[in-house]
This record gives sequence, C-alpha cells and structure tokens, in this order.
Amino acid sequence: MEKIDRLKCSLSAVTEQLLNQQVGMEGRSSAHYLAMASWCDVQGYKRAAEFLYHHAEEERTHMLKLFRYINDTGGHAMHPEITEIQHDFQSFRQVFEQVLAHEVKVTRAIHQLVDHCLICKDFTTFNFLQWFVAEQLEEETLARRAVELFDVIGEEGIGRYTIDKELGALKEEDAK
Ligand code: OFO
Repeated sequence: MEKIDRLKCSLSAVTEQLLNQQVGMEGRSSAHYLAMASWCDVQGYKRAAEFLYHHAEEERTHMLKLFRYINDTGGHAMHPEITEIQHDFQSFRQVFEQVLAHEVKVTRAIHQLVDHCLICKDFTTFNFLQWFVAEQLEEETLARRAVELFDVIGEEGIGRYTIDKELGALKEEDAK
C-alpha cells in the first residue's frame, strides 16, 4: 500500500522530509527577519527596518517556492511551527551580524540538500534547487555588504544614521 502511495510522488520519502525541513528554515528566516525589522523600526533605524521587512517577505516567497514544489511533485508540504523568536538585540550591528551568520547557515543547508539529491540521483530536485544556490550567493553577498558598512563608516557621531541611510540604498539595489 505504502509503495503505491510513493508512486504518486516523484520524491523519495527522505527528500520530501529534507525539503520540508528547508521549508521550516525559510519560514523561520522570515520570522526572524520580521522581528529584526520591528526592533530596528522602534529604535528609529527606519531604512534598516525597510531592508529587513523586504527580506522577511523574500524569505516567505522562498518558503512558498519549496512548498509548491513539494506538492507539485506529489509530496505534502507542511507549514513549520515557529517558536523562540528573538525580539531584542544588543545593538544595531548585532542585527546584521546575525543576518550574515544566518545566511551562511542557510547556504550550508541548501548545499547539503543539493548533495543529497546528487547522491540519490534526483536530478529534478537537483535542478529545482539551483535557483536557491544562486539566490544564496546573492543573499550572503548582500549580508556581508551590510556588515561591512559598520566597519567602513564607523558608528561614532552620525555613523549609525549614515549606515541606516546606506542600508536603504542597499535595499533598493537588492529590489531591482
Ligand atoms: Fe531564503 O534565503 Fe536567506 O535565508
């Protein structure tokens, strides 16, 4: 019986589970960035907040892309439970350091998923995941540039104000 059920699905049970784990990761990314956006907003870093609101939305589209792929290939996409969201941050800089650390973690997870697809010769999912490989390169680069602003501009005087402004410009570039 289980065998017939699996025939309806072009994903192996393991691949389906791993893709659902990635759905969870993207969903959590979206929630984390939304919480960061809110913190920046209430601290007065309005452009950084816009950067992060936009990023939170992007992560949700990543989650939905995986969601639809799982269901299109006959699997069952599951909405993740999202708990333990960090709402407070030590500093403006810490927010963006955490974004970078998180993006590096997501890249590793995507690469592991790609590696799994190669090992089990699931070339369809391998092909689907190439979009995420390219996207992670962009996201890591963007997050690195955001952290660099703190070093290049410095936080003294009107430093944080200028960094906030530059984050707004980075967001505009990213949205193009
Ligand atoms: Fe979904 O790309 Fe960032 O995490």
